[in-house]
Amino acid sequence: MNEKEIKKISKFLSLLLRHKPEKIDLTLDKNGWAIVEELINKSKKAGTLFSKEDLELIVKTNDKQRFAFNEDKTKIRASQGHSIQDVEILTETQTPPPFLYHGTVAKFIAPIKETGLQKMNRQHVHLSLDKETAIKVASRRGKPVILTIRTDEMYKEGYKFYLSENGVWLTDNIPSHFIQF
Ligand code: HQG
Repeated sequence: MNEKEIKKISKFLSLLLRHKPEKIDLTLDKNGWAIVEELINKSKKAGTLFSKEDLELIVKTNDKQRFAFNEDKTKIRASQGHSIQDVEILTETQTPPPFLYHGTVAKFIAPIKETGLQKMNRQHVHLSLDKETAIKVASRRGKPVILTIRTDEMYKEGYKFYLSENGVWLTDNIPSHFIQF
């Protein structure tokens, strides 16, 4: 596999494991796991070929560590970013650091001021530990605007936080009074 093929398969995996498993009739269990063999066979039928070794390489080298195997590598799932509502990846709540960051773009600032940070199509609002990461997230959409979230205050008020296996902080909608614009 060259880099282009790796990226193509990685995007295909994101689509299946986060958003649309039904595209190839794949089943995810309640914790988001797909059976590796089923994934390989059904992808092949749908015209995307890769081996178990290819999958191992993708999991290992993925820039954001988006995917993870179970212990015996018979199952695979996405570590975060799901839009499917009925899978639960994260069960343990975590104490967040005092501040976390969210990268967005100027056109969303007015609606965010009005309605807070919303989950939009995903299961959670995504937050970054450092500004650099938030800048990268925002740059997907344009010129970055970085918001600082007073997560210590939120936590004290009972908001729940989760940390994905690949280091993304996740929470529910964030009212705008916790956001420093
Ligand atoms: C914005 C990528 C209007 C929000 C990244 C964002 C991340 C609002 C967009 C992960 C709003 C949602 C997630 C409101 C929020 N009104 N716009 N009230 N509240 N927004 O993609 O955080 O490469 O669902 O600012 O690196 O950009 O896929 O969230 O711009 O970790 O692994 O609505 O996706 O990771 O966009 O990115 P997204 P995100 P992967």
